[in-house]
Amino acid sequence: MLNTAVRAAQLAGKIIIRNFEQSALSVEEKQKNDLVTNVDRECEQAVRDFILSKYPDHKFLGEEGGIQQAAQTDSDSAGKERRPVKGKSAPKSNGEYVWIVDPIDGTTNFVKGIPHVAVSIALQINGRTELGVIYDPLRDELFKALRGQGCELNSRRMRVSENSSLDGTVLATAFPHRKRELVTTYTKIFMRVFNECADIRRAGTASLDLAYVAAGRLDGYFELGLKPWDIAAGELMVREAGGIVTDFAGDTDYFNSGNIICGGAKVVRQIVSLAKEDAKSL
Ligand code: 2AM
Ligand code: CA
Repeated sequence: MLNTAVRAAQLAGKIIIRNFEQSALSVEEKQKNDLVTNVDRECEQAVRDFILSKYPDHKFLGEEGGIQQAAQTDSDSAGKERRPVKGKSAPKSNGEYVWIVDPIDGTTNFVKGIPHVAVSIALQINGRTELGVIYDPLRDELFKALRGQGCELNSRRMRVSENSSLDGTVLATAFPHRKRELVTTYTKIFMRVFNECADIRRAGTASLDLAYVAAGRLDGYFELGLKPWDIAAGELMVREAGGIVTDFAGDTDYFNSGNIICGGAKVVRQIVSLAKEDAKSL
């Protein structure tokens, strides 16, 4: 199944490369400031068709199409006929395989011609993430993680950085662009954290922020209001790289809240303690 995820990510990556910096993009606003292009949809369809042709009984949760699965009446038609299943959240029940996919993470970057985008693919079995693949096609960097078996960047083992405190660290974050009512709380937390670390990056592609933490390129990452497809592959990767992932109360409810802090244990502990008071209002 990891090979399927890798091949699906590479398929989408080819579509991204072919369309990068093309002027013929059709861009729509799903909501204010939340963009989708014809290329996001093409990538999602390619990933979905490929995965469901291999595993017609599995479910597929894509950012653009919500939860879908191959038509159960005719498994040969996988990839052609899709049966929407209610809602956009990942279901949990026994024996359930759900692929969680962001076909282009960093669509705003993609639309602007900023070369920092990724394909993110995770597989959850009974609600537990078993594998994650994040592929940056423009740099040809493939990050992959298997539960209990660590994670790799282009076949090199990844490991989070070890820091005893925030002193000297470089972190990633993003503004709460989806939940703008949180900007005051976010800014207070940002100031407290910024005062303790060396610097903070805001690159616009959550899955790569997580993958870079796993690779030790970044020492930590915090963001409010993420969706399951932003988080699923990357949070497994960070944990498999020896890091920890929490919400802003230091608990593990980040999938539900979408509020995430990750990095090495001591870095996360310090961010949680700096954020805790302000995060009570979240
Ligand atoms: P997307 O491109 O798949 O929508 C979390 O920050 C996620 O929100 C990013 O991974 C990206 O996912 C999207 N995003 C980042 N910056 C954004 C912005 N300024 N406006 C809208 N969406 C953004
Ligand atoms: Ca996306």
